[in-house]
Amino acid sequence: MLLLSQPVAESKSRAGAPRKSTLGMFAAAEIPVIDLLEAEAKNKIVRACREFGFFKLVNHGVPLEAMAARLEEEALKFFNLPQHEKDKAGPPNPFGYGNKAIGPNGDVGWVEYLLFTTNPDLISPASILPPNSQLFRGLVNEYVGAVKSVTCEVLEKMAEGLKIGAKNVFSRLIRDERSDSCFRVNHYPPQPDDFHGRRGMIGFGEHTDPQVVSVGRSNNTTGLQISLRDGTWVSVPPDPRSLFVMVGDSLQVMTNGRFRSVKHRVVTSSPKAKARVSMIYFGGPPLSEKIVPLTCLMEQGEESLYHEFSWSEYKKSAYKTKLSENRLSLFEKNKFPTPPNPSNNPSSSKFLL
Ligand SMILES: O=C(O)CCC(=O)C(=O)O
Repeated sequence: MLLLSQPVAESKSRAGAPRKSTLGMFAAAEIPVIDLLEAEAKNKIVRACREFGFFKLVNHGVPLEAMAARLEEEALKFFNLPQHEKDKAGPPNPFGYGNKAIGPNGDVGWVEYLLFTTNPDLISPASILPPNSQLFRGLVNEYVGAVKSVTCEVLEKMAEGLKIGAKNVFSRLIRDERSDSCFRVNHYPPQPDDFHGRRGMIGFGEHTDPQVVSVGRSNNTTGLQISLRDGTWVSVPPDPRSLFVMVGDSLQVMTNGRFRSVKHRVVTSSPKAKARVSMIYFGGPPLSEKIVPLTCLMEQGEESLYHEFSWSEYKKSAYKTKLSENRLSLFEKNKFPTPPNPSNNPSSSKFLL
């Protein structure tokens, strides 16, 4: 089945004029690269989060070749099973195997995925995964543990770069044992033969992540694109030894818009490309956490750009929206003078990215 097969190699600038997207060529020069061991890392991280909401992280200390490559191998064993076997681990309700359908609002992509909670007390698809589920679960735990730790380090550098005294102001949210974080392994199978000749197909439609921060890694296959401030889409060259850090909506709110939640998507564009496998850790706050701008960041007289909401309210609201919608706009004071009523929303937060 071909999904959203509209060519996506062209994007529109904010002014609406068609603009050639900067696929690949300029990406390496445009995308910030942060060396975590560098003394200036904290300031560079802040600059990258303000301008792009995105950066590539090197010297992060996670042994990706060993850890992620083994996890990827196990994941591929699962994704290569017959469809009826994989379906036994689905639907992702809220965690488990999903195929093409992303969320409950009709979004589809050329992707299949496994969605895990990182809370060991909750049921996870690994418990029902066919062969080697113990091994799989072990590898997920090991990988998530390592990525969570480097994510906290990055969040602490962000706080330092913003000159916030309490450097755990962001990292405490995901270190908290009630942190509502999750982990996703995506598999974008090779394109079907009849796809030949088209320029781009959506693997995962454009969206921002609602959590605080997302940290991803992929194999050596292209596909990830981010949207720049002017609306141009830029391809992110894959690098299996690096991590990619994305600012989420919650962090945008906590910084009162200083940091930018980055819009991103995955486009499968080369008919001969091998399958793309990506794994993303989504660092989320506890459900009851109020997501509000940090007072220590606010200048005198500065007001919050957003109505106050808890993470649980935001999840419920986001659950109702399509992937590409600006979920945060409902909470923006300048767009909606009165806060949305979260009780109108379904109580379930299943399927939320
Ligand atoms: O595959 C990727 O690199 C990104 C996927 C993504 O944006 C997501 O799973 O939310």
